[in-house]
Order: sequence, then C-alpha cells, then structure tokens
Amino acid sequence: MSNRLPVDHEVAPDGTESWRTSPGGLVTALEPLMRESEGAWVGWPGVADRDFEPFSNDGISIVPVRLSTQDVEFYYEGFSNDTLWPLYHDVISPPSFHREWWDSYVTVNKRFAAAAAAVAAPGATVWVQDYQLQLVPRMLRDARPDLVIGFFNHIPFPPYGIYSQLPWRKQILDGLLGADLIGFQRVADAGNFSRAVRRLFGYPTRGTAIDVPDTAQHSRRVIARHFPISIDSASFEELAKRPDIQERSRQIREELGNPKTIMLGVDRLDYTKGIGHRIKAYGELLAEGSLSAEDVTLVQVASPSRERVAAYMDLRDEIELAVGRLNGDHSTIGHPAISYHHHGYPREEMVALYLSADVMLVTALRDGMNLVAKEYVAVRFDNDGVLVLSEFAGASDELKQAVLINPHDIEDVKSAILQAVNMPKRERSRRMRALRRKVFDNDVAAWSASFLETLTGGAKVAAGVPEN
Ligand code: GDG
Repeated sequence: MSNRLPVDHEVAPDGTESWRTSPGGLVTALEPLMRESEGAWVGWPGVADRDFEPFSNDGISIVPVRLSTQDVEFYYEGFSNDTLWPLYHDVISPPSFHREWWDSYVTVNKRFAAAAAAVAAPGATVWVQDYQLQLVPRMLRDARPDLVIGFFNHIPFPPYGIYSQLPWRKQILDGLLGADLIGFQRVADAGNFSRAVRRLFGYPTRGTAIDVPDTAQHSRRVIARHFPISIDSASFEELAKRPDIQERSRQIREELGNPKTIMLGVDRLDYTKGIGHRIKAYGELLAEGSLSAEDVTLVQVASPSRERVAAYMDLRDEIELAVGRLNGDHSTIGHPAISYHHHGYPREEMVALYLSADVMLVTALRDGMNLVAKEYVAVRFDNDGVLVLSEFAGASDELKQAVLINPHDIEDVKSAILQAVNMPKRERSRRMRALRRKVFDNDVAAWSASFLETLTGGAKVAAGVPEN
C-alpha cells in the first residue's frame, strides 16, 4: 500500500485512456515478488474525483482508492505535505496544524485500510509505505487481526522535542503500533520513535522491541528498527554503460562550454534539500576568486514539486532569485556559473548528467535517505567523481567515504567543494570504489528482502511457528 499507485493514468489526444507503470526503485524491487505471490497494490491513481475499477497490470492487481479534490487538498497537500513533512524534517519550514486537515487524514486512512482489508487473503502480509498512511496499520489490525502488517517510513522520524508539537501525536503513534514491524531509514529514526512511545505511552522498550499491551494480561511485540532503503543499482550502471548515454554525457560537457569541473545538484525543489545553502557557498567561492565560472559550472536540476503548497512557491522564488543574482554577477558569455533547470528529465538524461558530473553536491538539511547520492555512485563504473554528502541525509550512515559536510556551516561546504574540485585522481578512485561496494551490496532488492524476512519471520515467532 502506498499513497500513489505505481501506475499513471494517461489520456491520449483522441480520448483513449490507458495506464503506464511509473518507473521507480520500489516498483522494481517489489514487482517479481508481488507477481509470485498474487499480490495487490492499493493506492491512489493520481486523478481526483474518479472511481476506477481494480485491474491487473503486468500480473499485479491494482486496487485504486478514490480521493476527492478536497481530500487531495486536506489529506495530501495539507496534512501530509504541510503538517507531517515539515514537522518530520526538523521544522525547517513551520508546520501548519489544522483540525479539518487531520479529520481528512483520518477519513482517507480509513478508506485505504478498508480497501486493503477487502482484498487481502486470510493471513496475508500487508506492507504499508510512508507517512501519508500512518494510521492504516492500527485500522487494518482492528479489521483483520489475521494479517501480518509491516510499515516503512521513508522520511525521518523527528526527536521527541519536535514530534511532541503534533496535536495528534498519540493517535499517530497508536496507528503505527498496529504494525508488527516498523521500518525506518536510520538507527536514529527508530530510536526517536521508541523514545516517543515510552514518553507518551510508557510502554516498555528494549533494543528494537516494544511491548504493546493488547489485553489486561497480554502484550504484543512490535519491532522498530532501521532498514536503509536503496536503489536498483545494476539498472543504473547498465544505463551508464550505454554508448548513446555516454555520448550524451560528452555532449553535455561540450554544450556547457567545456568547463574543467562540472558540479551537479539533483533535487525535487524542496526546502529540505539545502539548495540555497549550496548556491550560497558556491557564490562565495566565486566572489572570493577561489573558483571561476570559466572553469567550473554548477548544473542544478530542481524538479517541480508540490507546486500548490505555499512554502514551495516561496522557495521557488527564493532559489530563482539567488540563481539569477549569481549568474548576473559571475557568468561570462558561453560560461554559465549555474545552469538551472526547473523541470523533470527522463532517467536516461539523469544518468548522462551523473556521468558528466565531476562533483555531486547533496547538501540536504534533513533527508530520510537521499537516493540521488546512491544513483550517482551506481552510475560511476569508471570509479571517478566525488560525492559531497550532508550528514543530515540518511545515506551518510552508509556512504562514509563521501566528503561529509554540515550544510549549515557554509565554510565547511566551501572547503568541501574545494577539496572535491582539487581531489587527486587516486583518492577519488579509492573513495568511489568503497562507495560502490556499499551501493551494490545493499540494493533495493536486498532492502525489501530484508524487511519482508524480518516481518514474516518475526510474525512466525510471535505465533509460535518454528523458523526454518
Ligand atoms: C523520499 C525521501 C528517500 C528527481 N528529479 C528527477 C528524477 N528524480 C528522482 C531521483 C531519485 C528520486 O527522484 C528522488 O529521491 P530522493 O531519495 O533523492 O528524495 P525524495 O523524493 O525526497 O524521496 C528520501 C526516498 O523517499 C526513498 O525512501 O530517500 O529521503 O525524502 O530517484 O533520481 N528522476 C527523473 N527526472 C527528474 O527530473 N527521471
């Protein structure tokens, strides 16, 4: 179950309607497994105010859940993206608390839970994805105590001092505790969750185990631990080896005026990604003369995101003002200081960009994992390129051979950029080899297998069935 289905609804100019599988790591990882087990995917098709019948797509049952225009506004853009998202990302932007948004979140979570309860076979395993559906595990357990229920949170779980601001903090925890296994990106996220449970409910926790009272005498064991998500590493490497994509990467360098160094940022245009901090550090380096736009270009892909949420409109203005100023001050004819792109690109073009980037800048102020960092590494089969990575992205727990930075410390970002630009080939290659081992050892298939084994193995233990 996820807020969005892994398929997009398309209408051709002649009015013919069809479904297209949206590419993504999660779909790739789960597809074979779901086909084998006659799985169903429950989610919203991305079109408001329309009912769609369940259908089969590539051997997977698709179960569409309806959202009205008001649900999209209150449950999705409101509570999910303007309450939970900023709250869970360290209140970088102030969260809005509105009771009608909460009511809609409850209603929509109920609808999702009912849809899953109706299609799940007896004793089935249900895996609920992400912060939009945190109430579903409890609702499902109440409706269908026979199910094995897992939940994975793709974004951070905040420290108690921040989490406790949420007026519905108890309801959300109770919703999540309906699951048998609750997965987080980082050890710290799982720790924050367990602490919140202790503080608000006083349930005993030991290591990753939480004992949730079921009846007066009995308690149910819930496991909360980290499962760092990853990407389909091999498929990214495969694209990078395609001659046409390598040719495109050479062409990109050419079109940018053949700079000595190409730096790259790829982010949804989101205030959590630290795009402004990156631009500030780069601008200071240009102003001081430590870098010159004749030699260095920053390519910034800022893909459009949540464009109806006010904080995102403000962010766009802020970033585009900074980009315009920086280019006005430092670009020369034929050598842009920043090549800025506010659109989405096909995956092939992203891979060509990763291939041409000598330095990849990931400066998130808070990020559950950050898959862009892993994609850059997977693509670099030439063992070259430098990853500059924020400590505040979950990926930094694994990708320790990156140049790690505190993005709030502009001097630190500046010296990391200079270190990356001037890094000798041998060191680049040593670091990249180590990073690549991490990204290929833990790919998205390993991630989902590890989560599901823990979930189903754990449930068997709880039910007294011996593991084999
Ligand atoms: C959330 C969490 C966690 C971006 N622009 C284009 C494009 N992308 C692709 C990237 C990457 C994905 O979107 C972004 O993933 P991230 O992990 O970087 O960030 P979020 O979107 O915030 O994802 C995050 C993730 O969930 C998974 O758990 O890592 O922390 O916030 O795959 O390549 N892809 C294409 N064109 C674009 O213009 N094709």
